[in-house]
This record gives sequence, C-alpha cells and structure tokens, in this order.
Amino acid sequence: VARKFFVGGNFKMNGSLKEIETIIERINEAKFDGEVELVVAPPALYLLKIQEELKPPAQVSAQNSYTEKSGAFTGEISPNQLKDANVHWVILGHSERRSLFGDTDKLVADKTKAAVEAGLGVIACIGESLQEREADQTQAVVERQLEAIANEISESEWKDIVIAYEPVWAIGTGKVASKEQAQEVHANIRQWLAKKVSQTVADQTRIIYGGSVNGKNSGDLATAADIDGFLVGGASLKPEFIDIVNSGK
Ligand code: G2H
Repeated sequence: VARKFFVGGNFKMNGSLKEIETIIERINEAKFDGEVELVVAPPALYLLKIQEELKPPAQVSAQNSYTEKSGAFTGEISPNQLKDANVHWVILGHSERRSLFGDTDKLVADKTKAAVEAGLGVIACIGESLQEREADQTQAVVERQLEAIANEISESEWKDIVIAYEPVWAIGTGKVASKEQAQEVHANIRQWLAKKVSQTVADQTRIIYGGSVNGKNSGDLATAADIDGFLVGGASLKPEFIDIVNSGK
C-alpha cells in the first residue's frame, strides 16, 4: 500500500517572528522531490502570518487545541477556530503536553475527537518513557495511548489521523531510536490497528517517527517499511530540515 510520506516540523516554543520567517523563507525556496505532505507547526501566535507566507506543498499546523468549540476556557484555542482560520492540522498528545501540562490519555483522545469532528487532521503522538522501555512496557504503553483514541473515533475518522511514534527517551536528547527499534514498534502499531480497527485503516494510516531525527539519520530511518515520515523538533528549525523532508521513499 502506498502511503504518502508525511513530515511535520514541530517548532515547539522556539523562535521570534523574524527567525521563523527566515525558516519559512528557506522552506519556500527549497525543492522537494516527489510526493510529500509537509506540515510546519509554529507557536500559535504566528500561525496566521506564517500560513499567509508559506507556499505549497507546505501547510501549517497548530501544536495543541482544546476539546470544546468555544466558551470560558482562557488560554485555549478550539479546533473549530483553527478550522475557521484555515489551519487544517493540529499536533495532539505530544509528550511535552502529557508530561508538563497534564494531558492524560483521555484528554488527548477527547481533543482528538473534537479536532476530527471540526474537520482537522491530527498528528496524534504516542510513545514510552525510558523507564517503561526498560521494563518491557513499550507495546503496552503505546497500545494504551492508542486505545484511548480508538475508543473515541469511528473507523472512517482514522483517515484524518497521522500517528507519531515518539519514544520519550529520544525526544530532544540526540539519542535517536535505531531503525530496528522504530520499525519494530511501528509494525506492532500497524498490527494493533489491523486487529482493533480494520485492515484498511492499518494499511492506510501513516505512522511517523519522532525523536532526534536529523539530516544524517533520516535517510536510513525512512527505508524502514513501516516508517511513513517524521515529526521533527530541533532539526526543523535548521537548514537540514529540507534533507529530512526529501528523505522519503
Ligand atoms: C520530538 C521531536 C518533535 P526532537 O518531540 O516532536 O523533537 O526532534 O527535537 O527530538
């Protein structure tokens, strides 16, 4: 099954307007080989301006959104507001949201449901900590995180979801998962989708890898059968991001 290669640039809480515009200029001037779906996620404050400046195939993504359409939720952005502003993607369940801001499996699943219902595409992040990996809990943890999402969305809604497998021990640490480590978990996630949702969803859902991806390791990782792209943090702010986007099969 041909799945379109997907690369997300997660800027996290980095960059000034000027710095981000320089990054966007570099992306606009780059040549991308083949078919790739490219999404960049600047801090929410810059979404509208960056969206105006960004050229296709690149699209913008938010880094978070809430469960409700509107109301007294100070500091939050609703998926419906993102949709209204033509921001078609959102990253949900990033490990930094889970560990620093209290996003539980259930909250991530509810946010995912609300985003999909609003018509957004969701980059849904899952992944185990080092302690969990060492305790042989990797599969159990990613399944628990996925199950929470699967409980909220229907089979047809999976077409709007990209799963980002991001082992927490690899995030921002420079310690990338090996191709074999990532492939093993990606293949298991796909099997889980086949068993719990459907074979079609398993075949069609992009499962991307995140955690210290850079211009040097992306080419090798991209050759793994079940790695359909990347979610890139630190390196998405640098020129090597273009090489990562072009590392697809
Ligand atoms: C994982 C990743 C992007 P980095 O958080 O989501 O960040 O590439 O800096 O490890």
